[in-house]
Amino acid sequence: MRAMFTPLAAAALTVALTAPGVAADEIRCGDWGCSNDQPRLTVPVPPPAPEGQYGNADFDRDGVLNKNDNCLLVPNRGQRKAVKPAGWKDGDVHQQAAEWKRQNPAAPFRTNEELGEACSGWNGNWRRTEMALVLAPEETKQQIYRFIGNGGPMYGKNTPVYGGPVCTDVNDGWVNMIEYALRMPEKDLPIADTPPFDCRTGAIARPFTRFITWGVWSGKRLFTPTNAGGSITNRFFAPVTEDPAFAPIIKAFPDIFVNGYGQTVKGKVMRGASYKDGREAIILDWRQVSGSGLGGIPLPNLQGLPVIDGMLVYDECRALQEGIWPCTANADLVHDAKKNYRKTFQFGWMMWQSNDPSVKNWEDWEDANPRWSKPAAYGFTS
Ligand SMILES: [Ca+2]
Ligand SMILES: [Ca+2]
Repeated sequence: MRAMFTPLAAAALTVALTAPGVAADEIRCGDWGCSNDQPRLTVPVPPPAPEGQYGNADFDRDGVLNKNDNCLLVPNRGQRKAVKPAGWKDGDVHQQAAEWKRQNPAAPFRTNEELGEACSGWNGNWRRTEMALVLAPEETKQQIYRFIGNGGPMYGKNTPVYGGPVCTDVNDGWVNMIEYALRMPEKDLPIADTPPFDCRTGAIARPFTRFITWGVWSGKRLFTPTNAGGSITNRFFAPVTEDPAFAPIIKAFPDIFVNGYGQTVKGKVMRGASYKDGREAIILDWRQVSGSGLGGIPLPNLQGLPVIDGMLVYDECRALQEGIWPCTANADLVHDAKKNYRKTFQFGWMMWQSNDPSVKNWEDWEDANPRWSKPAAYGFTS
């Protein structure tokens, strides 16, 4: 169901989004609209793009058009089908995925049964698809997201979903966003897409991304409900049970790492319309976070900051295939809502997956597969 905005109601009510003592289900309104609807960013949702966009392109250059390719981002000219291993036990995501596909047979989204071997969650080669999403040029990432179209199935009941942050265009994302936040002219620095800063393969950008993955995202998990949406749990920073290296830090700052977690907050997950192309997306709504950690600072939703009045982290996702969801990571920065002095930035991507939540397994795979950690393996060239 497509969300409808209520801008008049939003303008009439200015209840602080993070005010304590407000019931979770109470409708509250503020700079990003009212809480019974998807967050209203500074950029409007465009009219829905036509279906089939990029269907006749060939992202991985394996000679099979996107609309027919059973492994969209991994070159597999032979299109060999996956063989389900004996004794394989499907997780609850599979049931949701199969049901969603039954209801949306024409969607580009594919379940494990429909995928080629290189893509299947059964044999571990799904990591190549995940890596392709990371390594794809920015323009291709945008096109992949638009190609997927329909939001696809949600994450799955009680399924831990893990992913890594991936930067987007350095200037359009971080540099311009910081300049805007500081009320400076948005001036591009001569760094974007030059080799050390390239978001895919840069000698600086990739280790930085990996450090962030280890230091911040290694504890990040989404625990999600059903295809209908609902409450979603998000964690920041690693718990000691997943990475013992964090033990001394956690011990030193018990007020920040409550119960061993840096932050555990609940937000909402819903279906809505994409700010990219107006078609369906899975919306992660962090306006009314509740939870613990970091001294109560609601990381995805900050108001009353020294330099800007407010910032909302906004994510929207689409399921590429069973177990894999590329999501945009955006920030809506508000200097002065009344004067409409505000702007939306996409500062990165998040490639969520539910096939294997271990960050260590992911990094081991990367180390063991250097060939598959290069854009050329997926047909991507600069
Ligand atoms: Ca292809
Ligand atoms: Ca392919």
